[in-house]
Amino acid sequence: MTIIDRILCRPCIFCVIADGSTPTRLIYKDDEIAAFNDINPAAETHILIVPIDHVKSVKTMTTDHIPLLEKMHQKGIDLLKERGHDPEQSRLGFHVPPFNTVDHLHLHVVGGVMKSNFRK
Ligand code: DGP
Repeated sequence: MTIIDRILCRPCIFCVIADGSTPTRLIYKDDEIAAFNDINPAAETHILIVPIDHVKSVKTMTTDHIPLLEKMHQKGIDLLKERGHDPEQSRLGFHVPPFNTVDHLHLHVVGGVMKSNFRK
């Protein structure tokens, strides 16, 4: 959550999406994680995987989060394979603060043709 969200008591957008309370279609959800398409895809496949519980960023994680991270990573690989992408040729990663825009941990899962190469 940004400081503006906090001042205005606006909920974290990824908490709300993961809750299933928005029109954003959830590609996957269980008790711990949810996955949905990025609103501004960088490539043919651009999925975000988030923890259901609010974790602010990679900077606030502890060793207790390692199983969660492994699960998010494995789900990313599974979703890439389901879409016919080679995980070795794809990108799975986090933007580290201050180089992120949403303060709810999210794994970018990016595969296939990059947007810059999309045909018009
Ligand atoms: P970053 O914080 O820079 O790691 O990227 C945040 C990503 O989240 C960015 O690629 C756009 C995406 N995003 C932001 N708001 C929404 C939203 O409301 N819905 C969806 N589906 N994606 C969003």
